[in-house]
Amino acid sequence: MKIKLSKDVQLALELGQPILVLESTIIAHGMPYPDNLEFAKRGERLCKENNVIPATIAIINGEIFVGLENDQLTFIAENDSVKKVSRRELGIAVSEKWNGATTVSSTMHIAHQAGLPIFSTGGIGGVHRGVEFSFDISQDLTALATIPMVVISAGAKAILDLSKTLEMMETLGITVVGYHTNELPAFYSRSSGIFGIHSVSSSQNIANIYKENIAMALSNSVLVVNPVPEKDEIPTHEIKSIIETACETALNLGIAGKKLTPFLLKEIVEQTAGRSLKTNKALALNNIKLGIEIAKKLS
Ligand code: PSU
Ligand code: MN
Repeated sequence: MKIKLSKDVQLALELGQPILVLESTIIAHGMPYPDNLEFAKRGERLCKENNVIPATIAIINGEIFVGLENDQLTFIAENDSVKKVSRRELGIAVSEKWNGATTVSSTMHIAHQAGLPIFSTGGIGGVHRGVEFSFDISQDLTALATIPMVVISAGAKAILDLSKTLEMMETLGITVVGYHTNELPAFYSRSSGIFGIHSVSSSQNIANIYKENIAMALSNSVLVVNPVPEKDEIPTHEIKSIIETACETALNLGIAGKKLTPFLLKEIVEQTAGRSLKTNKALALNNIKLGIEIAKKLS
């Protein structure tokens, strides 16, 4: 597999310095411009200030980049023609010379091939509401089941059916640990009312669990669910009806498949007058902070 490493990532790999993987669909399809670029730059800066090398992954003109230069990051954030590329589309994106933003599933595949074990995102994909009709279950889950990494999230996105998503993660054998909580966080909100996940209290614990999984030749990831900081959360009772309305709108407009998640996120940003965007940025940066700590323990 042909991968273009940035100078910084190449050097960090040679020196065994900590590297944190970041995805680009959250930039290209999860947030509007220019907030997306501001977020992407802040995330990278946060890593560098803490002596961790950020490795944002994206596809530019059919080439797979691990670690983006500033102009490449700007291109991904600004350009409306950048496609959303999941794991199953990687071969298509490369052979057809796409410009593509990578989702959790494709980012994980590329990162693992590059020998990078730790990745921070916002919220993972999962089992959609109304799955009994749509059969819509994100490839993120199958990637988490088959690629051994540490993935930091604020839970699964609240637009999903969270209890079905958690059940599916059990079925697929994904290790789920809550950072200082035994409750599954709900992306925009800290609580979901769904309990029973294993709580961990330090980045060292998370690194240890990952290492034990690897020593046992388990192929699944350790998914860390890290609640959004209290000051940034939108409580469930405030966001619930907005999410339900957005899901109904998508159903009425016939929006499905890979377009669904970006549509719902955008709709919720509009209906909350930008509040959900602020929360999304805050939770993703919070996941980068934790990812930085774990990356140092793993390097
Ligand atoms: N986290 C966010 N915003 C996003 C995503 C994650 O805060 O936009 C992206 C990730 O790339 C994830 C994708 O893989 O949403 C899920 O898309 P789908 O539901 O179509 O699998
Ligand atoms: Mn889907």
